[in-house]
Amino acid sequence: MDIGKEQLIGIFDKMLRIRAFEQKAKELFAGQKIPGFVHLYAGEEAVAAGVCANLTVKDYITSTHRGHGHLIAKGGRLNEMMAELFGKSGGYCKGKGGSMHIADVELGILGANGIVGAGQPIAAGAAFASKYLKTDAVTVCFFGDGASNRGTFHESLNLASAFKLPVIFVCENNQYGISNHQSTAMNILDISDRAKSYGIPGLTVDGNDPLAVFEAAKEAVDRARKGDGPSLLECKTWRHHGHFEGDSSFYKKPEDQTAWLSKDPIPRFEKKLIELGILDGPKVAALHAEVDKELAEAIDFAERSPYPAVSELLTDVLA
Ligand SMILES: Cc1ncc(C[n+]2csc(CCOP(=O)(O)OP(=O)(O)O)c2C)c(N)n1
Ligand SMILES: [Mg+2]
Repeated sequence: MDIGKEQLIGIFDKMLRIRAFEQKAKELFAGQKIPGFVHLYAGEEAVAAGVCANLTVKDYITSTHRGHGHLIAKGGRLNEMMAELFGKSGGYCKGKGGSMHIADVELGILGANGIVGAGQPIAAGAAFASKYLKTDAVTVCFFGDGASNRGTFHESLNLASAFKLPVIFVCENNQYGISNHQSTAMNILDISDRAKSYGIPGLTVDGNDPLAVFEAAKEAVDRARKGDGPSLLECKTWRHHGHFEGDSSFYKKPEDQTAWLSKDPIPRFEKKLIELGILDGPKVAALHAEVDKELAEAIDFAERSPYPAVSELLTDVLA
């Protein structure tokens, strides 16, 4: 595979960072430090990390309500992310957006989004702009299995295909839209089959294997950059926690949860990197220590940041 040692460690590091961020977000939400909703990405790290390892800062992503992993994988800063979750003025949206509205346009992060499926037309628009302006940027659109049933999905894939836009639609199929299993919402098993309707490549991969994701995404990114148009990449995965924090996941079968936890992407990838001689125990521990340090700093930054002033209530909220 066309991937270097540093890039492999980089993907692993991003996955650790996402998992640690989500674990802290879980604890802080339970401790009432974080208001509003949080939808945790734990379990799905290989998708964001494997895909974004193919992107540069000039490329774009659109994210979802479950967006922390995408933002971290694209280089989002932990301090501003954590402060935004806290609703503090040091956050990405000065504390007024929260978890589902984090964006960093300079890093190509066009935004998390609380509207399911809303990222798809935004991604098609960003890709249209890149084509029109003749830059070589590509756009990656992350969305869920549930979002693949929305009209926005079908319109966006059709338009992207008709206009040969440089966009990669990445479906994170964690099998559930809130409590609804995929089988109750569609009559197909592989969402990548839908690519055929639009005359574009569609591929399904193991979304808990960052190398499978990386390789498939690389092909789609290369294709988009060359001007050959969009692709649909489906990554089968599993969210470890509830739909949102507070959801008991009563609708998941315990045996499914156990089976998927045994396919946790992080220990699996760690084992592989150790077998390849790329990492060893002390190196893994050093990566964990660095992530823990950065997260402690981010939490401290969020704690110390003030809430937005009441006089700022209407600033930046209307255009
Ligand atoms: C247009 C719209 N309809 C419904 C909702 C409520 N809602 C929030 S998340 C969600 C499920 C999304 O499922 P999926 O796309 O599979 O993403 P996942 O949560 O599994 O990551 C729904 C229905 C919404 N936010 N927006
Ligand atoms: Mg889902």
